[in-house]
Amino acid sequence: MMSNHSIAGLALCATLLGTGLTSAFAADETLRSLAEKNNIYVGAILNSQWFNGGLPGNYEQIHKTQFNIVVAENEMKFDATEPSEGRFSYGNGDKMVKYAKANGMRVRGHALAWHSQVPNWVNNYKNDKQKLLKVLKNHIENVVGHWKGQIDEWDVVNEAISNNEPQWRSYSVWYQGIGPEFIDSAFVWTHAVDPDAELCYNDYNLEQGINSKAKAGFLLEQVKRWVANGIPIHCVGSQTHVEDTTTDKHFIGSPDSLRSLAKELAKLNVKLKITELDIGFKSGINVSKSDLERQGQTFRQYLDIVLEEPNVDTYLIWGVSDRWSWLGGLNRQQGLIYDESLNPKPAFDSILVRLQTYEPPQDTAGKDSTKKDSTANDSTDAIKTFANMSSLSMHLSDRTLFITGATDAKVEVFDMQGRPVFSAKNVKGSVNLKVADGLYVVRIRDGSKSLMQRISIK
Ligand code: 9MR
Repeated sequence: MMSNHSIAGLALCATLLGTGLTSAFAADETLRSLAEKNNIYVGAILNSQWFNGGLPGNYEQIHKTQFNIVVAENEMKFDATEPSEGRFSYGNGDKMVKYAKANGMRVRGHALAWHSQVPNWVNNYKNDKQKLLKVLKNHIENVVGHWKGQIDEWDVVNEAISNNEPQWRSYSVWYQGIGPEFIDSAFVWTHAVDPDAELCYNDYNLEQGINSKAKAGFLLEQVKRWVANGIPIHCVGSQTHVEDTTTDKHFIGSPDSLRSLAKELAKLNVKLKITELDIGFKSGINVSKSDLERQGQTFRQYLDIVLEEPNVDTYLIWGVSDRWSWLGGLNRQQGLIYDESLNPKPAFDSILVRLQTYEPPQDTAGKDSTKKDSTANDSTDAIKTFANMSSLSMHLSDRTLFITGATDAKVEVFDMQGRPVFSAKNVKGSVNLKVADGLYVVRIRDGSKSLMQRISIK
């Protein structure tokens, strides 16, 4: 396996365009470049260790190369921003906002009103409704005010619904002290301070159906009420912390269920965002290559919702590498798209290839037709030559792929859903692609050089 992440490299590639007369140079494709072509946001948290310089340099390099939206794992939560009453601490949050601006990323703020990570001093007021209202309002006004115009969207309320019975979570200081109206108030206060920010309600287990017994069903009723009452809510964040389907015996969530929620929210003119995705395996089991490939397909199915549903624009993963992940605490493992050594996993490839191959239906032309890639259809010719600036090039004749500029290449072929269907190592001159007729994506990696392109085998 290659040690560095060549897709993220700076190699440039040239593509012969549709007529065969024009050639154009474009930066090598990354999740980020392809997300931008599809007019969506693909991101990952900045792990807490990043804030004190505790991560290797290639972590940040990967992060800024691959992602165009960011959120802090812990650094904008209540206990981080107001550790003692009326004394605010913005240093880490400022560091992230600066990083995001320097790298042209969208910023999520997470989270204003949540039952967890609330400092102890707040609990001193748990029986004083008027005081608690003042505490929450003051917190929101200061924190949202501090980053006004710099944070594009806020999780205003996080995890206010109970896990089991569809009802409000009872053990929240805000719920106990104020009542459910803390939610309505939090949205109104946030909007008053930063009217341009998108405001979300964020929660987990929303991929488990929208019937009245499921969390999402309960939430949907609340969103209807909020919208009817003019509460400024613009989005629902689906955290989407899910477990691999084969190890979760009680698995009841699915991408289809989440898609149904998106469609219902669209009727209310409210967006859905995937805000904390991870797809873990049970701790302790051996995870095989095919498990990782299946995991990649689940990542791809959730991505399809973002690509295909007009009111879904964000695909944010709760971590970069399995080495720095909260999942152990949930008795899960390996839920992210880079392994412990920061090498991309099959899930990374599935996402990359799906972003590469997605074409919006003709009648809708995607989320923003002006941003679509004009070269999107140029790969359907049977024989085509591609070259990149680092002198790697490929030429396809029937099923034989001729490669120039490679000394020891790895050739991988993916179907249009990002499933690996063929691979060969140590390729020098040419390789016979053992695949059926159809459309594919070929990726060639040779040292730090890489080239990825669509092919059609007829
Ligand atoms: O990843 C976060 C972890 O470092 C914290 O210890 C934990 C404390 O509650 O919060 C984790 O992030 C959570 C997020 O803020 C809200 N949704 C669930 C996330 C994973 O637990």
